[in-house]
Amino acid sequence: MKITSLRAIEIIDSRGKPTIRSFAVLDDGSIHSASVPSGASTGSHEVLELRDYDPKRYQGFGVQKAVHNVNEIIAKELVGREVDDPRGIDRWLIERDGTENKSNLGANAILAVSMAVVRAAAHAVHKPQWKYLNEYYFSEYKPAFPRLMVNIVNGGRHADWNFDIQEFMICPVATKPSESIQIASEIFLRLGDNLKSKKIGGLVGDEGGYSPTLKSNEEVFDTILESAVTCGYEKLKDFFFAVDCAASEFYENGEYTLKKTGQKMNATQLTQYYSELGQKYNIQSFEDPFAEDDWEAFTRFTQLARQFQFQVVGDDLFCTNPNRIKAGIEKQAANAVLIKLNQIGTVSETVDAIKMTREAGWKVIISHRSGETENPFIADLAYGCGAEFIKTGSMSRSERLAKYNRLLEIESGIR
Ligand code: 2PG
Ligand code: MG
Repeated sequence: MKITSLRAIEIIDSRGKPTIRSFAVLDDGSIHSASVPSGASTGSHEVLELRDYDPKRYQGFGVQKAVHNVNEIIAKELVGREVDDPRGIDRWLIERDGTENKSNLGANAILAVSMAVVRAAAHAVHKPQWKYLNEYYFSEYKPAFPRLMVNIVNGGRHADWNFDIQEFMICPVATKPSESIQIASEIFLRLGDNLKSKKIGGLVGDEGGYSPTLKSNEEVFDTILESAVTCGYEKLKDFFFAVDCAASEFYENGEYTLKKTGQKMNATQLTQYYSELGQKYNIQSFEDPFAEDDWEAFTRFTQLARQFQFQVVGDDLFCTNPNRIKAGIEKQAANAVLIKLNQIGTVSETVDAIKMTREAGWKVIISHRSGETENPFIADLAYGCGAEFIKTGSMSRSERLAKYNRLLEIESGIR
C-alpha cells in the first residue's frame, strides 16, 4: 500500500507542553498516527528535540518548526511511497536530515513519522503492531510479556526534589500483565491510603507516583513495604525493588551532592551508600547510579553487580545510542539498557540498540519519558521484541495507563 498523505499537528503532552503528532494516510483511506514524548532528566547525548524558542508561544516550547518540517519537507518526499519498508524510510529520514543529532529536521519530527509508518505498515499487512514489529524486526526473538517496573514514588526532578532518588519502583515477579498490573495497583492504592492516613500527602508527580513528605529514601522503602505487606504481598516472592537514581541530575564538578541534605559524595562513597541501601531493601536494579560520563564508576559498580547479582541499567549513560552501547559493552559498564525511542529518533535505530543489547547478553528495558502522550507504541514494542522489562510509570495518569492497558489488550488476544 502507498502513503497518500502525511501530516503533523502540534498537540500537548502530559505536562501541558507542546509535542508533535503525525498522521500517515494509506491508499485504502486508513489513517495511522503517532505522538512523541519528551524527557525532563534528559541525557546530554540524546538527539535534538526541535523546539521553536518563540517566547510568545507556550513559553518557547512550541513545535511548529518540527510540524512544518513534516508537512513541507518530509511529506513531499514520502507521499506516493510504498509503506512496506519502514527501515528504508528511516534510512531516508536519517540521510535527509544529514546531522549526527537530527537537529536539521528535528528528532521529534523524524520519530513521529517513523512510528506512524510502522503502524501503517502493520495495517497494510493486516497485523497487530506487536506482531508486525516482531516479524519485520525481531524474527529471531519470541514475543513475550515484559515484567513491569512501576514507579510508585517520584522524586528528583520529577517531583521537586523531595528525594534524591528519582524513581522508587516495584517490579511484580509475575509476567502476565493481568497479574502484575493487579499486584502493582493494589500496592499503589494501599500506599496512597497509608500516606493519606498519616497526612503526608497522596498527590502524584510527573509519572503518576506519589510525592509524599517523607524524610529519607529509607522511609520511602519502609512505607512501600508496610503497604505491600498489608495487601498480603511479600518482597522477593511477589515483587522486588528497583530505583532510577538519575545521578547526572545531582552531579557537578566531579562530585555528587545530595540535594536534600547537602551532603557531598564521591563515586566511591556513593557506591557504598547504594550497597547499603541495596542490601537492606534487596534492590535488584539500579538505573543511572552515576553521572552519564562517569564510565569508571559504572564499571566498578557492575563488577559488584556480578558478585551480588543485581542489575545496572544505563539510561543517560547510553541514550539508546548504538555507539555508546557498544562502548559500554567493551567497558562492561552495565548489564542492562534503558531503551527510549526519542533518545535516538527512529524506530529502526531503536531496534539496532535493542539487538546490540541482547547480543551482549544484557537485559532490555523499554521506557516511556516523563512527559508522555496517550500513544501506547512502547507496549507493542516491548512485547514484540520480548523485552525483559517495561518502565512506564505508576498506576495512575492516563498517559501511563495507556501502555498498561495496551498490554492487557495484547494479553486478551483481541488485537
Ligand atoms: C528516566 C525518564 C523516564 P525523563 O530518567 O528514566 O522515567 O525520565 O523522561 O525525564 O528522562
Ligand atoms: Mg532514567
